[in-house]
Amino acid sequence: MQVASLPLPPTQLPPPPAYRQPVLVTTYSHLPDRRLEAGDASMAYLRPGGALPGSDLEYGFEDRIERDEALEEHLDGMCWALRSHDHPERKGGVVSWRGMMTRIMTAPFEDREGWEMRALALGGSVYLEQWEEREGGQSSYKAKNEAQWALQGYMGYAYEAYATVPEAEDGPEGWSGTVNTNVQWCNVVRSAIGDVPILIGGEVDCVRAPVGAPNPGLDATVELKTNKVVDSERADRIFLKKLLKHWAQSFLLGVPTVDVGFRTDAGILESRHEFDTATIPDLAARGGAYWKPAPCLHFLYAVLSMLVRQVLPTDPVVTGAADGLEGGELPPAHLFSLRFTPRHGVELVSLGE
Ligand code: 0WD
Ligand code: CA
Repeated sequence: MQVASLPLPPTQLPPPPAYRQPVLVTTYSHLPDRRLEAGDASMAYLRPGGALPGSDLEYGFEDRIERDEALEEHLDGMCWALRSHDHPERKGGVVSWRGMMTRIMTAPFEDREGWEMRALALGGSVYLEQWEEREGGQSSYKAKNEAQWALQGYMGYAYEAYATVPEAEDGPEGWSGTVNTNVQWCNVVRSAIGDVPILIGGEVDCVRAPVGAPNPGLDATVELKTNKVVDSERADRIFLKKLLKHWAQSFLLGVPTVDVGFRTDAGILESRHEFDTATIPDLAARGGAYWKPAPCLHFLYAVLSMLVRQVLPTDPVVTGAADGLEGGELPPAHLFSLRFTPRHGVELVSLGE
């Protein structure tokens, strides 16, 4: 049963609702064996000057350690980290991964890839997560991940290994050790778009601080990216499109710097460039990009406020369905599906309990 839908916004719009400066709530770390730990054990430090030009991004491919994608973690890590943070701001809003917010925000300019998410209300918040199976089809996430682990995807992780400070020097100069995708440092922030409070968790690549310094806060965080050297008009167009995703992703979490390493087809790092997240939209506009931030912010607000309006009233704690349950027993939650179709918009479908 479809309960609501939203078309994409027109291109001429009034000023968008404000996005509140994100405030760090807590951090947690996935260790090399994927175990969770509160705090900054997996926080990496940006190498002064960044990755060295000439670094071979194919190095270490055979030795990589991959996270077990068969384990479905949902929002578990973030909820675990928030278990002792019962902020009142958390109520009445949306809790999710930053990656989900990025997808919603960039949807007005996404003309190829659709997506589906699941939403439910519990204890005063809407929880939103990725949904991988689409209409009985194969899990697109798994397929994507296998393909991603081709050399191309690996080079992004290798760039992280070169751009951060090694714990022990082995391998080529600047290499900080075997790529292990179990290891993640996650920051949970609170913010709001217009009047909708949000709590988002996201992976942060590294911080700019002296090695061993305690967590310097969001202002010192850096997002690392790799890109092929931009040496043609076509490559330039592709890069301008990618800048939308880079901007949205870092803007949402309050990461002020995006460090892009430019590599050759053969995986050799040629140069790097630091972009200020805040000025990426102007830079992209000057470069002739077709995207603008305003429709993104309008759409994020429209979708999140639709979720709050439609999903929050089904909260079993609010409806009384949670009454009389034993501690630890989960009340029946009402599930919703949020689906995006490129060039059309999103629809919210009630799946029932
Ligand atoms: O459906 C799932 N199982 C998802 C889990 C979907 C999205 C995220 N996650 C988990 C991740 O395991 C991690 O704990 O959420 C956390 C990070 O989320 P995020 O920051 O919201 O993710 P996103 O902004 O989409 O991507 C940030 C980085 C990526 O780096 P680049 O530079 O390519 O954007 O997180 C990594 C990836 O390195 N990443 C993931 N790592 C493992 N499993 C995943 C994933 N599913 N998605 C992104
Ligand atoms: Ca990255």
